[in-house]
Amino acid sequence: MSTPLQGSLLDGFGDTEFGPLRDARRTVLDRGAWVDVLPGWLSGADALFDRLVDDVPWKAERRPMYDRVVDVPRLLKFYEEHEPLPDPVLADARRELTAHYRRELGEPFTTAGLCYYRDGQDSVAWHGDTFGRGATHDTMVAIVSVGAPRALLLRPRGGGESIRYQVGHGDLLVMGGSCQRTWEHAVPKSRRPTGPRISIQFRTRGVR
Ligand SMILES: O=C(O)CCC(=O)C(=O)O
Repeated sequence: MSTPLQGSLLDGFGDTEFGPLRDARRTVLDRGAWVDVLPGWLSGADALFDRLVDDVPWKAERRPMYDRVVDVPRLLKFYEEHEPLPDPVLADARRELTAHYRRELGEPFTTAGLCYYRDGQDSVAWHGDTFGRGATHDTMVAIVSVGAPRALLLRPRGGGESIRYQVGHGDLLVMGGSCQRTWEHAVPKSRRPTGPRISIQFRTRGVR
C-alpha cells in the first residue's frame, strides 16, 4: 500500500543543515564490525526528498532469479566517482562525512548510490556490499535516509540475532570496519501502510 510522505514537524522550512557528526553513537558489533547512528543528522530532509524524487533519473531494474527474470523491488540510480550529484546537499553531505571519517577510513567517500523505496512493498534482501574491496577489506558505507522511516536490519553473516534500526527523515547510519563482509543488512517489506523513502549511500572507490 502506498502512503504519501508526511513531512516531519521538526523538519524546519526546507533549509538543509547538518548536525555535528561527533554526536553519532557507535555500537561495536562482533567480528570487527561497527555501526554509527545519528538520528536527524540532516534537517530539511523532507524538502530534499521531494527534490530527489523529481530530479533523479530513477531506473527500474530487472534481475535473474532462479529460472525467471524479476523486477528489482525499488528504483535505483548510482552516481560514479566523478559524476555530478543531483543535488548540492548530497555533495555537502559527502564532504562532511569525508571530513569526519577520513582519518579512520583512510580515503574519501566518492560514490553515491540512491535507492527509492516507493512503499512498503519495495525492499532489499539480506546482503553485504561485497562487490569489489568490500569483500576483502574493511570499509565504510554511510547511509543518509530521507522520507518515511523504514526498518534497516543487520545480522551476522552465517546466522544470528538481528539488530533493528529505524531510519528516515534525515537519519544517518554508517556501517564500518568488517561490517560488509562479516554482517549482512536488509530493508524488509512492510505489511503496514508505509510512505516512500530514499536511501543515499556514500561509499569509497571500488566498493559497491
Ligand atoms: O536502503 C538502504 O538504506 C540500504 C540499501 C542497501 O543496502 C544497498 O543498496 O545495498
